Amino acid sequence: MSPQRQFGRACALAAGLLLIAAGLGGAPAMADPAPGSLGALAAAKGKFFGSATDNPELSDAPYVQILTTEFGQITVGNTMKWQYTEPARGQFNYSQADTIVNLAQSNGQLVRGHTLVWHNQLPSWVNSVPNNELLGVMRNHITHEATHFRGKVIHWDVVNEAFEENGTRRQTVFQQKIGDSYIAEAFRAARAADPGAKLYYNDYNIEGINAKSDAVYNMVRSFLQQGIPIDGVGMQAHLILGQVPSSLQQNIQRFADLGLDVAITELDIRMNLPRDTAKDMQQADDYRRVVNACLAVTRCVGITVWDYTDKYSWIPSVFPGQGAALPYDENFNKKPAYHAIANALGATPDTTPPSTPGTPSASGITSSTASLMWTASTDNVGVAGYNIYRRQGTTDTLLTQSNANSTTLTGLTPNTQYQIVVRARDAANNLSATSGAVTFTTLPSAGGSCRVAYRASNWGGGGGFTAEVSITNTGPTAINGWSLVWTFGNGQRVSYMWNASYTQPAATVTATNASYNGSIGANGGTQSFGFNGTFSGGNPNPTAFALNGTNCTIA
Ligand code: G2I
Repeated sequence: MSPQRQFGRACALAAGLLLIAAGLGGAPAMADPAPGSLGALAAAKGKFFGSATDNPELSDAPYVQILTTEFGQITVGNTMKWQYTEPARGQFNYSQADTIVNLAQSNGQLVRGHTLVWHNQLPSWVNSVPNNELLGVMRNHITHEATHFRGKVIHWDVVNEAFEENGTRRQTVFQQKIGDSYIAEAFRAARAADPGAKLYYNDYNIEGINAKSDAVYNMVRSFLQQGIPIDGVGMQAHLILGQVPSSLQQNIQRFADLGLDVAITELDIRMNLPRDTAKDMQQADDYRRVVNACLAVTRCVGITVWDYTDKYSWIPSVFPGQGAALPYDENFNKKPAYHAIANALGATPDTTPPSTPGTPSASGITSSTASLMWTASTDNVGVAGYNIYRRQGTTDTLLTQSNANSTTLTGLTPNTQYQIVVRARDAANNLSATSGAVTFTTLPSAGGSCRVAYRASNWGGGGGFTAEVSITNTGPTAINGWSLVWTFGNGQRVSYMWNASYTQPAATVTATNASYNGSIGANGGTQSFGFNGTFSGGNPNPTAFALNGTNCTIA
């Protein structure tokens, strides 16, 4: 029995005994257990939860720390592929894959073998093997590799991605030179070399019921009828935000009903960048659906994410402009998707908010900026960051967010009184109570050496608007590189900007010149940019603009 399964059994047993001790219907008298890792939570449900990894990442210590403690299973993301393991005919090399397998074993993690036969990452010599030799070459490769790892991998992805979207066979070198039978031959060779490993057919876009998954279904059913050794189907699940197939659970179930195991083998859920809160929430819901579909089918044995952090995802290099597909961000912070997975796996949701942060102190006040610091909050799990609000009467408006217990406010209006309060938040988005308020007044405008014309026009039908902004350098010195900062007063959001790039963490927008319009000549030089935005209710113009930290007059 795997360590994960032992852990799961032990927990279930302990909970059962406590239930008995507490009497019928009583809640177990267990102290709040520390939130378990995804691997441990899944193990308690009789499943694994794992991650793919790759050799270059293993020199990243914080990465390895999470990889080896959070996950019950590892998939070797690249270095078990043919390109690495038999780069020249008859010359085998497992050193990189061994490194990962050894790491996993020393941490009690299961290993999925990926993959023995695939048309991709195939060394070019294989394409030149004569037709009548390729079956022998394929069998030899499988036999050699599966023998090397015998007893060390729980599953083999024996054949990967052999079908087209319309359900026909992909015309790979194996298909063309060996014919339809190559897949069955591959499974026979794998069984002979490692009778203990479960043998999987693995593919993408087979998560829902469609022509491709039908073709895989028909193939594996005929394998079972013919006694060709196969144990499972791997659904890769490289999914798109908001597009978890509605037939996922039903599809898993139909393979299970054939007597096969199913694994979700390469899960990630990509979005158009940049991330925002709404997309993060959708992604969390998508991950929850996938986990719940697997939990609902006994023979769905586990889930593997295709690496766990956005730092090492394959998505941005293959789908430009997309990414943020994994449950940890590129700085190893847990995203809402992580918590959705953990909760679906039975974790006790964190409902405890952080403690109230200290009253901020303000320093370095200029006409448009102020630095704030406050005493940090504490949290039972961890403080994820702080929200910084401007208080006006009974309304607190979010100005910006900060990961640390300090921030610098920019884009403030000169000669204006501000009351600022902060609240801490944790990764489960619990908000602390509100700190005390600090009050300060910005300095009068330095006179300014810039002028801004801001012209917004709302679209018919409401909700959208287009703004044209022009900046005039009224000072005697040319400007090389500029950022213009303003704060929207009514929740407006920029959705698209031209002739400048922007960030908008909350109400405050920073627009930065494009490569070609960073220079603004002295004494009246001008540059402009524009953007589309959204609003609800009214769309009042911003009342202050700061260019490179200095307030501008408004034309
Ligand atoms: O493409 C995503 C996955 C789809 N299913 C099968 C998986 O095996 C596949 O994994 C990816 C790896 O995550 C990538 O890391 O397979 C890609 C190749 O098809 C891998 O990309 C390759 C790059 O193309 C190479 O340039 C690079 O040298 O990774 C190599 C190692 O980093």
